[in-house]
Amino acid sequence: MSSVTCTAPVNIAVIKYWGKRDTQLILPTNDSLSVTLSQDILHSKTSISANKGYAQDRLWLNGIEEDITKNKRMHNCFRETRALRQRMEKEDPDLLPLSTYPLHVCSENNFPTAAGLASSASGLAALVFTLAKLFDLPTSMTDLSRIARQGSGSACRSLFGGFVAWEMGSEADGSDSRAVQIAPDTHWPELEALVCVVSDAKKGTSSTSGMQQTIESSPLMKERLRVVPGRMDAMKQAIKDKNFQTFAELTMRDSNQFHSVCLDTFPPIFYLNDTSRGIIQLIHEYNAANNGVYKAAYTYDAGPNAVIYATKENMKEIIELIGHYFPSSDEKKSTYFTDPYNVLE
Ligand code: 2P0
Repeated sequence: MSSVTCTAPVNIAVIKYWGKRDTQLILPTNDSLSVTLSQDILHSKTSISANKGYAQDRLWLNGIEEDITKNKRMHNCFRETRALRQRMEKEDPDLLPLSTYPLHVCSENNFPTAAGLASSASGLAALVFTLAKLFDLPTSMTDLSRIARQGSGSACRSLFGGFVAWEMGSEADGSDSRAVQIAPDTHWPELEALVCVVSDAKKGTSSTSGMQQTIESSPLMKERLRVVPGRMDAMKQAIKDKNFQTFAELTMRDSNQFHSVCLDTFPPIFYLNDTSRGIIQLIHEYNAANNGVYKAAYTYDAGPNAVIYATKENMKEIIELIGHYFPSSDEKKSTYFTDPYNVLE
């Protein structure tokens, strides 16, 4: 039996992915860009064992076995990595025929699953990375990102640390739709992320179905697709220059536009709640009190939980501010993490 355990980090997009042009290959309608958070606190941990004595492939998620017979995305990742391993086994007959062994996968998140905290991103990235280690694949991270993309779009970005772009590509087979690192985690060490768990409830509308409802029904989405390419260029430049003013404004504007196209979807999709909107208002008032010079930027994914980016010098004050206006008796909901982003080990 061969067995490997790996962890993968969460990434939080500052230019959001929302919409697919190909739902089978998971090809997006726009480029996106994210910051990978430190895996010390938020991560998915995956153990995979291959054993010729196992009857079939099986998955346990947070300790509970899942039926994977219809889990096409997981099978995509198995198929692609097994094919690469099989090629190696053909070239070197001394290798164990791991590509033919059934697999047992145990994966756990140390944070709320499916609450809009990018659990599918870290989960599928951990799956693909662990498979690559188990099979001893010499495959580059960029090539692995193409496989992780077929598990869950945003997972391709969690294979890199630091600042990561998912280039949508233009090929029909998805061969140029992959993640690339814009800057490593060491590039901007002053930047930190604060994760505010507003609710750990499972979201009502999954990202996968929500984004296609948006594509089918939102006229505003056309405008979003027009502005994103310019935002991507400006965001890359802001990161290169460590320009927090531009980074913050683009991050907040892109989050707001993403939630606007959700509202413009028919029937509408609501991910933010009153607390989320209260935090948005608070951050704007906090910035306004600093003569409009941004000290903090919020962003929200497909859920009500806020991620606040700020530089280290202001983070303590921001934690106090949020704790003051949004006190909580539930320990889970008042857990704030300050994470400098980190590279995937
Ligand atoms: C993102 N989100 O860029 C955006 C922002 C949610 C809002 O990527 O269908 O779970 O598996 O490709 O990757 C969530 O989408 O969707 C997402 P699938 P995924 O982070």
